[in-house]
Amino acid sequence: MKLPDTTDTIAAQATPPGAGALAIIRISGPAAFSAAASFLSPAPLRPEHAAARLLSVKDKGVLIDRAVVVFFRGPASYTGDDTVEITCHGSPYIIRTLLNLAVKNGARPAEPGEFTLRAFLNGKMDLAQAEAVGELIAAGTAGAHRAAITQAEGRLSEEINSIRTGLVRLLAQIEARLDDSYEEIPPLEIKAFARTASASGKKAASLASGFEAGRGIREGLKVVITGAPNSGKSSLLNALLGYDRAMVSRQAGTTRDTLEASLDIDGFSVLFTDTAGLNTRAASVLEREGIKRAEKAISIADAIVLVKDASIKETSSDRRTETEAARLALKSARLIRVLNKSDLPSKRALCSAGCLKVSAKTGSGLPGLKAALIAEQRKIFRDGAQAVVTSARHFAALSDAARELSRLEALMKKKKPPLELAAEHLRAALDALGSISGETAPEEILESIFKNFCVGK
Ligand SMILES: Nc1nc2c(ncn2[C@@H]2O[C@H](COP(=O)(O)OP(=O)(O)OP(=O)(O)O)[C@@H](O)[C@H]2O)c(=O)[nH]1
Ligand SMILES: [Mg+2]
Repeated sequence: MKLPDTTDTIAAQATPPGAGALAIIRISGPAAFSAAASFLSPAPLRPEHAAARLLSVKDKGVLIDRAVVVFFRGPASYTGDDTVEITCHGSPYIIRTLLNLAVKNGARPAEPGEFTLRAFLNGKMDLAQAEAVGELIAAGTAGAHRAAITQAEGRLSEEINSIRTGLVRLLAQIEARLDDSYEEIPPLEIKAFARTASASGKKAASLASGFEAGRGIREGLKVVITGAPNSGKSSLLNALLGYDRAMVSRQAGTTRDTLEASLDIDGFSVLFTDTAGLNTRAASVLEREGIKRAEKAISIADAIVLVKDASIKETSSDRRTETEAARLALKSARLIRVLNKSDLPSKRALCSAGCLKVSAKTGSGLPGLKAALIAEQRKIFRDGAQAVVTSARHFAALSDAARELSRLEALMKKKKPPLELAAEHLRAALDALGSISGETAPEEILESIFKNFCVGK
């Protein structure tokens, strides 16, 4: 596959499909104004930039709709090309007719994300900002929105660019020496050089380290509730959600299948999965299947809430569940120990450090549990609007850059560091960082990014 042609004119509906009060059709490209003029009346021959006009849409002289039309003269448009935005009534018939008229008069239907792709190719935004536009549209919580808008405004790009500027300077220092066959330039100050390289590497690594929490902010934090049978896992889920999502009973083994529900906690999305207890002695086929599903959920979770029943003594099932959960969980996953049923007389030694006492019945301790779950997310946003790495692509690029820079640092510790090799590490780090803003991103990357956009964006 190849990237679509960027020299022609594209048209698409920018609003969601289906009927609505209003819909927006966008036409962008060199023939955008002439295409629109051919079906708008009175035909706007020299349209004013960014001014709204009420015009008639006509198909062979027949009135289709009256629409508000705004003309943006390139490069002062979203895409950078001449663009027309037509706000018409949101009838599928009107929309279809308008798009047909645009196509008959010189436009072609746009591919997904093609308007934003053009904006990127025309230098209106860099790749990280273009990706953030997609995330902004998809953001469902305050946290995801904040991460996306910060990135769309260019904060991540600024941070990356500041690292890159430093590296370009280092590379220039090396290249000057490599070209300097008459040895006119004083030798490289290795210590200062290594210090700057190391600081840049740390910056890249620190941006990358926010990724796990950043991904949680964008996609929602995956939290699994596990624990011995009857410890109150389902009751806890219901109490957290504030409604009866899961069945609860005094019988052990009530929950078999995994059960999901999401909750917005202080602007962050949390996806809870209630599971069957990891009772390895489970007899029935159904129970075993339930355990398999629980294990799978644990293995991909960002955090695991381990529930124990405070009203009974520690059981072997408690201990087995804890070992199993620790074995299955991702290394990065947080384990949160919860002593439930704290409204009943306790049969346990005091809650150990990091353990939370709660009662699904009375709701006590739940605010603390919620706060513990989103603590990481909060930490990232503590210092105001800062760049958060939410994309696996950016994370990989930053990690690559950090790795190259740490190799460079190690190299500079040698007695006579080979400058050619040092330059190679610098170039590799610069390439990795450049792929984030798009300067060094190959076509396949662009393609895979923009195909996930909706048509019309
Ligand atoms: N007093 C009291 N009872 C609770 C509390 N939480 C749960 N229970 C009771 O404990 C029993 C088991 O609750 P469930 O929520 O079904 O427990 P579970 O861990 O989901 O059980 P399984 O799905 O069978 O593994 C029910 O009778 C609940 O009413 C609590 O905080 N206090
Ligand atoms: Mg249950």
